[in-house]
Amino acid sequence: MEAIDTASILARFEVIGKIKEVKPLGNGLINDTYHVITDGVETPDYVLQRINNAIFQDVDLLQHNIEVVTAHIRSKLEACGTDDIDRKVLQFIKARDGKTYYRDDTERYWRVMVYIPDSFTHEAVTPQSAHDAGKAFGQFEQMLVDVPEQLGETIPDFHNMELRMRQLREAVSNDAMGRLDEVRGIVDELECDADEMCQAERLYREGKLPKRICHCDTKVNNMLFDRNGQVLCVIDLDTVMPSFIFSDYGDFLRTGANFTSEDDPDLSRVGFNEAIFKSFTTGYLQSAGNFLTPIEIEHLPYAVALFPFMQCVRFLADYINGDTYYKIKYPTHNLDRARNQLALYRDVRKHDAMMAAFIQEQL
Ligand code: GN1
Ligand code: MG
Repeated sequence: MEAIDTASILARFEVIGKIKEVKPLGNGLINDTYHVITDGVETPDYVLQRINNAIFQDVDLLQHNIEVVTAHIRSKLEACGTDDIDRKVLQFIKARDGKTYYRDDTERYWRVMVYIPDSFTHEAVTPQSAHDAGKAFGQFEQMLVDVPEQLGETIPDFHNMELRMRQLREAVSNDAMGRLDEVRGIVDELECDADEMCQAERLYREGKLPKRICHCDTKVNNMLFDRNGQVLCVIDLDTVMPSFIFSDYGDFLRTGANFTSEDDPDLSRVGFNEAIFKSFTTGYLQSAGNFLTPIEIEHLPYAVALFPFMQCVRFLADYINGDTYYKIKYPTHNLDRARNQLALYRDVRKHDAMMAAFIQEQL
């Protein structure tokens, strides 16, 4: 990481206290994150983040979404008399010009939030953490069902399956790297199910499926826990935007309920973990069950299939294009990822009936 003058950046924000140390925090792949330690027990520590504006091109819209969402959650927590609110919702610090971000001379974007002390993230998905995650992400959506204004999409059409298919077809027709022959079989298999997987966009156009404010990056490490393992809050709000609730439900299970990682080249290890599916679903329906419409609930098994399918399409398109989007560690990394996600997709489809029955039992 290049040397940055964190003191002069922090001076642009209304932070209080004397800064003792600034050190890297977490292992995020998109933004650069630092823990700002202040002197004394009275002043809070902070989190300083450089926003990746290559991916999030409209930082003003991004921060506006986050401000609206955190203010709304805070008012909900206040209304129910929740204790310790500052640990249950992120709090952003204003820059001297009143905005919650600062653009430096080199067009880098920065933001500062209050560090929540004694908080932890977990990387491992267990039935217990999957249950907690389902409940927490469902609650997050639930608190945001009545957000007072229309929010924008921080990455336009992020989870639009029709768009992802168009991008794959474009990659196929360009075949920029001459890789098409190698992947023809996968493309054909994806094309067979493409129409079915694009049903969310059709339901939306027919007015049958709503978009709601979703998190859109539902991983277990995007939640903070306290010392006793209780969920404090949901973090990493950059992708919070209007989407189908399938985004939050399906994408968690894509990573959390795969027996192995998304880039494991040994396909014999790939498979759908029913126990994680069940615990996550139980937690999610506990908090989201009361606002979801019958159409949304009926399509939850579809959402579980949709996300490995979509991710396979995205990895494959990137492989055909010559690896321009995802970072790769070796030449066929994206191809291995695509094959892995396709294997997961196939296995999920074998569980369609089980999933539908399990969801009905929970209602
Ligand atoms: C990217 O950076 P990370 O790993 O949180 C991608 C997700 C994909 C994921 C696949 C902005 O997320 O949509 O599901 O890779 N995020 C963006 O590993 O494209
Ligand atoms: Mg992330």
